[in-house]
Amino acid sequence: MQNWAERLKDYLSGGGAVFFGGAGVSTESGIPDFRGKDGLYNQKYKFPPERMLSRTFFNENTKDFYDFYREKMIFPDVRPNKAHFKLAELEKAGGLNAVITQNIDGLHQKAGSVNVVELHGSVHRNLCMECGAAHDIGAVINAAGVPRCECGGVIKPDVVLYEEQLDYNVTIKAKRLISEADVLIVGGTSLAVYPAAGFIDYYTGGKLVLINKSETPYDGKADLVIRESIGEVLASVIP
Ligand code: CNA
Repeated sequence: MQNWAERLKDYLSGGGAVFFGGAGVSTESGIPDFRGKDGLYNQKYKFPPERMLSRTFFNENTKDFYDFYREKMIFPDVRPNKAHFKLAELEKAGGLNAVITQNIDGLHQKAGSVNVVELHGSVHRNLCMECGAAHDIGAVINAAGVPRCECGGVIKPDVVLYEEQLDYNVTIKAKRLISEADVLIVGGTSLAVYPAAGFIDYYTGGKLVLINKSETPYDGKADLVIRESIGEVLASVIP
């Protein structure tokens, strides 16, 4: 067995772990990430994705926003992959306190994880901007153009767009979980999007594990860096 696998197994054997992840966790389910090799930032669009997913763009070009969002951010038929399932199993076995994710795809819950903190919201929750009524993802998928509520109001995904603030209570919870973790596993994230990436600074323990296919700005601070597929890594260390 590889040296990193032995060390990671050893870290996990004591319990008290928290997982902090990003888009790379879902690439093995078929959802492209932003900054990975085949990510959206390496494809050509009229505007860069951070502009098309900004609040200004949503307000001023709502139809174009939804054309992009429906095509590139919503994948209704995807299934969780090994990474999601193994994390759910670890939580069930008592070894994982929580999953904190920057993803908006809901795949951790689909795999069975219970304590999931969604820093950037979820495509599965959508709210009318006029009356506040909740709508499921079908209201967005099935709308021709801009999805509208029965009251006539525009429906907005409960997703944190660029220029928007993270939910205060969600950030407090994430920071507390990270500061109390014995082991922090960070995976499938470029750690380029703030403030979320900075949350891992709240970890003060000596078991910071980074599992990412490409280099991240935090590699130098980690106790263990694994440059492999996250699904393969978790499947090899979680029984
Ligand atoms: P990112 O910046 O696209 O980084 C993803 C990282 O994961 C890259 O460094 C890749 O090298 C790495 N990676 C890709 N596949 C794997 C794999 N199988 N195993 C290991 N590493 C892998 O994404 P971040 O999450 O860091 O950026 C935060 C943004 C992306 C958040 O706001 C998300 O909402 C947003 N996003 C979410 C989804 C989703 O919900 N599935 C998809 C695309 C983007």
